[in-house]
Amino acid sequence: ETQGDWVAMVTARAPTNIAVIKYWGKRNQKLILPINSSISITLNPHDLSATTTVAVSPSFTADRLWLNGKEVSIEGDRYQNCLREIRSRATEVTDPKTSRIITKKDWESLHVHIVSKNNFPTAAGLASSAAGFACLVYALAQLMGVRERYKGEISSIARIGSGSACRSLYGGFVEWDMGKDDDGKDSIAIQLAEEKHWEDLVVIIAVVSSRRKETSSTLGMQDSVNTSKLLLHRAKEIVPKVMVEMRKAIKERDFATFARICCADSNQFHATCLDTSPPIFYLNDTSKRIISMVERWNKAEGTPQAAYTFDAGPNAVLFAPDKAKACELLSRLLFYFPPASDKKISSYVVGDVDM
Ligand code: 2P0
Repeated sequence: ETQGDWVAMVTARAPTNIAVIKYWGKRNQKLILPINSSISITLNPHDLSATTTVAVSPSFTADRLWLNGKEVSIEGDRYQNCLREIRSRATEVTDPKTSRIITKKDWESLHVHIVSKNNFPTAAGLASSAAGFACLVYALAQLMGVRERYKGEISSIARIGSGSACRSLYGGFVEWDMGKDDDGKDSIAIQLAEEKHWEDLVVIIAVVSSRRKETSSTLGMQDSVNTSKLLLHRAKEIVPKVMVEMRKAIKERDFATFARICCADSNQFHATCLDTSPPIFYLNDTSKRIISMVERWNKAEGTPQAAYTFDAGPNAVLFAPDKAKACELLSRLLFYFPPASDKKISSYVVGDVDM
């Protein structure tokens, strides 16, 4: 055996997450520290997830990255920051396959190859950076023997890759605590309730458009922070109160309250987008018709039957309290938006809240 012909590798999978209290705006761009806390639901990895293999070998001469089969640059700050933070915490590892010992010193010179794949189209406008960075950071941490010195430390490293990625480190219901410190140590993800806590809850994703969004989240939220007075009011006065109510609704599996807060927060987030200069439009006519459909149904029944939320794009994420209601919701969607005759919705993804 020559020096160069061994490889150690780790493969991990991380699902994407859907925010029900939205993150929008940073107080620190470089460390990705948010102006408000947020809450999300981590999807089942079978539905929408990233799978990443990270490998090291003395024969690798540079850090390299392949996304969905294509090599892309790893030079960007976000990748570099994550790599640096993980490397600085690397410990001595015994490779389980070969029993080879990789010392702390070895990690300083070993280059890493990263291969990552999404099980959903990246261009679908569905959060791909969240699953991607969560998976990358988790896999690297496993490979390099990084152990958390405090709970949430690894989520804080995923956060510097992409804010929403920190929430994908945990399953179930997750809060991203904005934290108080300037260094970001306390801006971490915390699991509010585990995967099995609310098993009846069903998530339906209606893919309204698979086009890439026109305004990236990173640039959009920067404009919002600089120009929207509504955004600051939301972050300081509204979100802290709504967080308390949402935590309680999740804890008690109170669908009516969950649905009211979830829809209101989505609408408020899109209102702050409209309040941005220049205004940002993420919802399209189909998105608005979906909102109206759910609102009319909920009003007719007198209590929420379903909830909706929209991120930085026109695709709808819908929630139903159980399978029966989810079936009813799907049949309503198919009635108003028949996929075959009317390409307004290209597909439906139905999933559980799980890991
Ligand atoms: C969220 N979004 O809470 C919100 C709701 C979009 C709308 O997090 O700049 O990709 O990498 O921190 O995390 C999208 O923003 O932005 C996002 P960066 P990210 O899920």
